[in-house]
Amino acid sequence: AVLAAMPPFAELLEKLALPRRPRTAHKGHFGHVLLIGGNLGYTGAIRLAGEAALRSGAGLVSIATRAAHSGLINIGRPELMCHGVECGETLHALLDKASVIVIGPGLGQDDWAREMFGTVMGRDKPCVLDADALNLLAEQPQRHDNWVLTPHPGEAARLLACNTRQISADRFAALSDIQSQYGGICLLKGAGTLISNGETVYVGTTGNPGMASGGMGDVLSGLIGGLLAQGLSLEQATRLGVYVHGEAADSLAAEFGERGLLAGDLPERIRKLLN
Ligand code: NPW
Ligand code: AMP
Ligand code: MG
Repeated sequence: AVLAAMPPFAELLEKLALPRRPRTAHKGHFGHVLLIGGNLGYTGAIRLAGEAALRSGAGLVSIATRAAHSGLINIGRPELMCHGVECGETLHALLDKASVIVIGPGLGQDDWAREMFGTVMGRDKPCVLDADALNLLAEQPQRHDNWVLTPHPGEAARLLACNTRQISADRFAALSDIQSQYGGICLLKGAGTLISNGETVYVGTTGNPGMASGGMGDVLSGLIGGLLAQGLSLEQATRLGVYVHGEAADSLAAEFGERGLLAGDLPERIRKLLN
């Protein structure tokens, strides 16, 4: 594989830029992201992904979650449309209206999670698979080219049926194995996130140890989903998303320090950077 350093931020933004908003733009021009997850104990994960999708500029953002959680997840963020979905049939109706799917943040691995996952896998929409969706994919391996896979080393180990130490011993080989086995655009998170399209590997140069706190990855999957909804390709959305995610964390760390950085601090900063 060819190894490519990420270009400087300004150049990357220019190359992967989101188009200027036409004066007559309306929300229908910027896509509809449907995020699926937020099972018991993990409602925050899907909320964070939803906030990131909104702040990235997506036109509409919906969440499909457990029926018991539908009234909780958008408290204080009424721009999120929240649906309690307990069966695949109901999910199909929401999938019909969405342009991009993000599945996994806080999804869990119970029967509900499996039904949601199986329903999404039966469709051919561009999607971002994160967190538990990757754990379920590891159990039922399949290949697609219309998705972005966003494992951290623990999830990568499950995808390759090995352990985290083996992933960390050769991150480039691990990413290449995941991409060739599962297809699409794959990344491997961590200090120096790697991105592969099957031919070229990009190395992320942004991000800092302040990001070692819960929910950071959930923000990344929502951000990539929001960029896809606005018309970027899978590769463009992933490269720009990884860069901006880390840059947002770097600028917050420069201002306030690394310790105590929260995933929920990122979306507003992401907005500023994207604009
Ligand atoms: P070890 O211990 O080193 O072998 P899991 P999760 C490894 C939701 N969340 N470098 C490490 O393995 C998610 O969306 C909800 C090396 C670690 O022990 C999921 O649905 C939140 N190793 C669910 O929780 C906020 C690394 O992976 C193991 C590594 C479970 O997701 C939190 C942990 O991974 C969370 O996002 C690295 N850089 N990074 C909420 N507020 O609702 C990870 N590992 O077992 O897949 O658990 O990532 O917490
Ligand atoms: P997750 O484990 O899914 O919540 O994802 C964690 C996110 O934070 C990923 O985007 C990682 O690349 C990023 N991250 C965590 N720790 C670091 C670090 N030490 N340096 C740079 N990025 C990090
Ligand atoms: Mg995660």
